[in-house]
Amino acid sequence: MSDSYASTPNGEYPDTPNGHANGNGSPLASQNSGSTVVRKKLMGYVGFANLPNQVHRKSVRKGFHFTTMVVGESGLGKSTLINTLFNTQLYPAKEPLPPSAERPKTVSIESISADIEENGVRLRLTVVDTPGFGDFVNNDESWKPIVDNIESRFDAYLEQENRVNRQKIVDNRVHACLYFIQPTGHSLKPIDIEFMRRLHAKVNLIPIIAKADTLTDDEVFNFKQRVLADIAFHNIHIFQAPIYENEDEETVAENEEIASKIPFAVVGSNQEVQTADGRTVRGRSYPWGVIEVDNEDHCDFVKLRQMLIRTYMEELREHTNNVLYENWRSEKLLGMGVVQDISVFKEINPAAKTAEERALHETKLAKMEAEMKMVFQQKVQEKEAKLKQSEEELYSRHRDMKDSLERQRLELEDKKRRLESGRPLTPERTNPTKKKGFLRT
Ligand SMILES: Nc1nc2c(ncn2[C@@H]2O[C@H](COP(=O)(O)OP(=O)(O)OP(=O)(O)O)[C@@H](O)[C@H]2O)c(=O)[nH]1
Ligand SMILES: [Mg+2]
Repeated sequence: MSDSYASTPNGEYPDTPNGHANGNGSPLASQNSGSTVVRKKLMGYVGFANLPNQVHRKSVRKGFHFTTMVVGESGLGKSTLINTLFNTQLYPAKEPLPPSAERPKTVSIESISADIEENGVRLRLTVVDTPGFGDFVNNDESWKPIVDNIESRFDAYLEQENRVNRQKIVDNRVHACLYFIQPTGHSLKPIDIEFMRRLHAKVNLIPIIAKADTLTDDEVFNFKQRVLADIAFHNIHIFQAPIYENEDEETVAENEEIASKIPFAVVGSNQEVQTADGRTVRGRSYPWGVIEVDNEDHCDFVKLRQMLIRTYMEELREHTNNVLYENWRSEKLLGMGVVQDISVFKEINPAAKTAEERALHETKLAKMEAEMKMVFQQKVQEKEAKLKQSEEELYSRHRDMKDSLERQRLELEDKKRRLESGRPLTPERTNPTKKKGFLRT
């Protein structure tokens, strides 16, 4: 559809005679295709071009929070790289150690956070340092404490999400995991494969070749190829730096360069050393010269930092939330017996729903009508019965009255006949005793 929004040279959408903007010249293609997209011509500046600035201001106010974890065999320079990243001595050396003394090892999982500010943008960067593994005779389950730590962070987040008040969710999930690979120059070790397979579904895995200063440039190049081949062979998912086509050329080139450097070959050092040309740099000094940490020709440290913070931080955070955490969460809830009610997601056709509702309503109406009819008939029957009864009563009264009248008529006729025939009207008065007495007086 985008071609139908083609604008005229003056920047407005071309008008059709009926006033709607319609770029393809045919009268309202949207109507022909059945959809009802109403295209309006903007009369002035609305201001939605300002939306990115709103997001920008809000993000800056809220600040950013990013957590990285370092994992790898003991002594590969994990703690040193963290110090290099923060440019501080996070683990201050207490006293200078005698050369014979054992190197200080990381013994427990520790987090180091720092609030960094650049041009008014605040970033809380947390790095989780883990003790190196591989020191034991049996390293079978050395991945477990690390996986447990990642999962407990997911757990903490899920618990916060399930709270009634979700205003202040603290996101301590691991957004990126730097996996340190020993610079053997050969290929991945079985323990590396085991570790990465345990981790890749739970974190954004970023492989790193440690102590790259111990390999020559050619060795680094070949080793990278071998590591990538191994990773592909074992179906390990590492974080793929996405490259978006619609970016400007410079950004695409930068992103491609970052992607080409994976696995990053890094050198860590917090020491400042003097180069042959008199510069003071962070690096490692060797009898044959100086390896500079911040020099892109010497190692990939700068590219790694760029990827983590400058280019893909949001991508890493998003992938952690939308894919890794989401998968873990649904698996966990399913495991707890929470089943999704699929009917909730059933597509509803509004027309069918209306028809269904109408049918329901109609049957209800019909039922009510039938009930009313029944009640009416019942009432009518009762009334009819009452009327019939009173009619019968009237009839019987009428009959009774008629009978009594008839009787009276007969009596009167009888009297009349007697009078006419000269017989006494009242036979009782002819009583001889009474007559006697009357005559006597
Ligand atoms: N050549 C070289 N040595 C390094 C580099 N980074 C660290 N080292 C050295 O390697 C040793 C071990 O470094 P750490 O940072 O303690 O290693 P770690 O991985 O934290 O070790 P654990 O805590 O035991 O797991 C130290 O003597 C560091 O000076 C590097 O890039 N190149
Ligand atoms: Mg350490």
